[in-house]
Amino acid sequence: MIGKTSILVIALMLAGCNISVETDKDVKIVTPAKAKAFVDAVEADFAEKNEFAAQVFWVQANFMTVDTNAMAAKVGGDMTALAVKYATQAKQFNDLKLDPVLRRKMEMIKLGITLPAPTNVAENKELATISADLDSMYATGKGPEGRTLGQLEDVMAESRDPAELLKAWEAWRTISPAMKDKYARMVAIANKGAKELGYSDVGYMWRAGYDMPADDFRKEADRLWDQVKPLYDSLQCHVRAKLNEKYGDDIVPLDQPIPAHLLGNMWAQQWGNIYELVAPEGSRIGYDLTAALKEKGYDEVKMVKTGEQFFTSLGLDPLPETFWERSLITKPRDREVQCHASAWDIDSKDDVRIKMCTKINAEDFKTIHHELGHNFYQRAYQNQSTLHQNGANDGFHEAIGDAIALSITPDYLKQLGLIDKVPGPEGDIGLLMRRALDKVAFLPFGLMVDQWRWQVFNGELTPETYNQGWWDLRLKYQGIRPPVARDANAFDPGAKYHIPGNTPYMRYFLAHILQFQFHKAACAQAGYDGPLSRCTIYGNKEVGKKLNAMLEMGASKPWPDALEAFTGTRQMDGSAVLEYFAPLKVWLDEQNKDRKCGW
Ligand code: X8Z
Ligand code: ZN
Repeated sequence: MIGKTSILVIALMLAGCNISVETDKDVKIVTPAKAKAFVDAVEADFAEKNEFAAQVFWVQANFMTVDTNAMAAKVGGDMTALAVKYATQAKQFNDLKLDPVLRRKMEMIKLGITLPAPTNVAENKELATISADLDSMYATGKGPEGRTLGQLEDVMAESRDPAELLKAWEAWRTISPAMKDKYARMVAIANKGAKELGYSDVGYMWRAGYDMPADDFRKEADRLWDQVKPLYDSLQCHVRAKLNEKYGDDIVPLDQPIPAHLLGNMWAQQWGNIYELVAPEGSRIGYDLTAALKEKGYDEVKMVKTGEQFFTSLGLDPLPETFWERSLITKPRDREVQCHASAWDIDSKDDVRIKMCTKINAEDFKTIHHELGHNFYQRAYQNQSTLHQNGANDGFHEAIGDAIALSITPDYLKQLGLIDKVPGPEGDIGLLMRRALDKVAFLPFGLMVDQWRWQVFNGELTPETYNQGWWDLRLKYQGIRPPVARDANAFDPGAKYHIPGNTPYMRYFLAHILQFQFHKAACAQAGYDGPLSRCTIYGNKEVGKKLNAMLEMGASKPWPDALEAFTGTRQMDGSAVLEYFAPLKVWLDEQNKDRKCGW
């Protein structure tokens, strides 16, 4: 599955093997032919085992109980053990000259385990149990008075009362102190697993999955951030000033980072919900998508159908009937589920599904497109060999649906009948602001989450400094601070899904760069030459064909090849983000000219 733990994406692919494959000891002479036979056997075995594991994880995520948790831990542990066994066996071919495709598959087998376990059976079991426990602690966590994450998120989005916001912000963070010891133990065991495989730590393995040396990837992330940082800094400065106007000097002093509870989102990661507080005077969008969805009587299923319809307008096949029968689209009233949205591929063919506790609002309308992007990608690469049934890199997988959602423009909404009037050019700055609050604000958050985890895995941070280290990075990259002093036992990273869920996060940072590259290329292919924020590729089958050609490649080629196939360039590049928001940057800098920016 995508969007939940990546154990499915990779470890499932590296799943169990009953086929006898020669072990280090048995093999005296390794040959390319033996290497090929080994990889074929591994792939055949993955293909067979993945489905059952996916079914178990699906059931756990949809009916969270002590029993389904135990089942998930059992399957997860077995899968990891087998993946580790294969990774160890793959090492015997390390010094052999192989054709590039086979060599790359060997690397995928060795590096692709999100949380490697040591071969020691007890430690494997402990790791799998901790993983399942953390996942369930997040899914079933409640604030005081039994308030759910969904309820608390509504407060964060809608309330403008700082005391109420602070209460909701603190409430959700009561779920995570109990995770801290388990998390630390998990880190220790998984690092031991990484070392057994010959890697310094788990973070190294995460950085090594990008068709370049792990150290180069670190630099690549820094390079992309340096490109877009000036845009973020301008936005942060303006938003702080507007929040200061709204909440006053005591709550938002102008010479301090922004307190994290005022940005419309539980994690201050996307700020679109406070649009009306920072909207440019005289350049209003003139509509509110959340209100429009409600007024026009959209229900959750109709929102998903509308999302599907965008993809089919590009010429992609409709989702199969089973998608509608098996997906979870609304939050069940009577049982615990993992509400964090995810997209699943159960049988590596057509049994694709989403799982979402959808709310009728603009944010979830976009998230639907995000999740469907995963499903359409999964279906497009189903004819690739098993190890190649994946995104070109994980950032691509996260970027496809978002790139499509960039085509949700006023023009498109009018075609849907959701709005009556398309704002004229005077609405451009407003539209760009609305997008920037989600997309530009996200960039430093997308980057800092794994900066934190890399430091946790390499030992720079210890359980005593986990929380301080988290806030140090929030400050450094986002210019955000905790609204109240944090307790010694606080574990604020644990209140963000992907930390207990162990989903690597750099993928989302990359996706927020890549989606603008995809959008720009798609609009160029469509022959569009107006402002990028007004471009929609809705209904364009030519573009759809080219998009599908990239999706069909899956992970069969190094990602620069896939990028080139669609965009003509081989580099991830923040300049498409800058181009998209260029008019807003000029406007922001004008607004900020007498302000003291920075923190
Ligand atoms: O987790 C997700 C998706 C599932 S892959 C809903 N996202 C990140 C998040 O919510 O933190 C999408 C944007 C970033
Ligand atoms: Zn996703």
